[in-house]
Amino acid sequence: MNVLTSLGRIVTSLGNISFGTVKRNPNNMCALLHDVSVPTKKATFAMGCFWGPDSLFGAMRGVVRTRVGYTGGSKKNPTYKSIGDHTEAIDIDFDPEQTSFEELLSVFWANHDPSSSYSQQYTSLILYHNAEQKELAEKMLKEEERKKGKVFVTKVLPFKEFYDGEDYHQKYRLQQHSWLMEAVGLKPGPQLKTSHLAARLNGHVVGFGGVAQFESEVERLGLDEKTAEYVRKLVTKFEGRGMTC
Ligand code: MHO
Repeated sequence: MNVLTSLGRIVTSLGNISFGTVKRNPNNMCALLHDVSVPTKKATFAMGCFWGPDSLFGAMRGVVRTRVGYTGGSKKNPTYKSIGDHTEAIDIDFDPEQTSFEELLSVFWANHDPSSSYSQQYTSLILYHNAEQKELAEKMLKEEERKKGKVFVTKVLPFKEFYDGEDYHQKYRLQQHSWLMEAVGLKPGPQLKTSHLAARLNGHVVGFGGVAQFESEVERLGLDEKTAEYVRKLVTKFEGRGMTC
């Protein structure tokens, strides 16, 4: 599906979108796209330090919102400092009309090394939400192992409890840009887990998604010229740099 067409669907079909908390951008009076309410599906992965995948998936076509947290273990109410037997993970809401679980899985495999062994905190997991996801994950795991000629540490587990990470871990890369946070009306807090704009910017500030994709959605996101220019410089600088924690 053409990226522009699929993104256009969100803005043009008013029936599919709700602006729960519309914030007007004082410079161009465009609505900043924090709230998008299209029907979504879930995908949950662990693939190392969760700051990286938060940015990686946040800028991916079809991803509506993300949150980072701890999952896979049995300790109640884990925290970053007391994570117990849990693993850092990313929980994704995606629009199945724009992307698929399979496509997300391909991005998962391509952006970490599942053949290395890690501590429990940073290990590789796919937390499936239904039988279809389980089947697909197990099938792709075998295929990827065969392609690479290596055994992977990745475990395919049922999604159970997901404990949200602390506020300062949500959209971590975006939070390093206090000017940008303020320009789009974001503060550290729960909105970072629900805002579509926060997910996109958290990816763009480290160059995920790339210049072409940024330009294709800059208007839809409601950024004014000054803010767009600030992000554009970062996208241009970091495009292609790949995963960093
Ligand atoms: N080496 C990183 C790990 C962060 S993470 C969210 C740091 O402490 O800076 O696991």
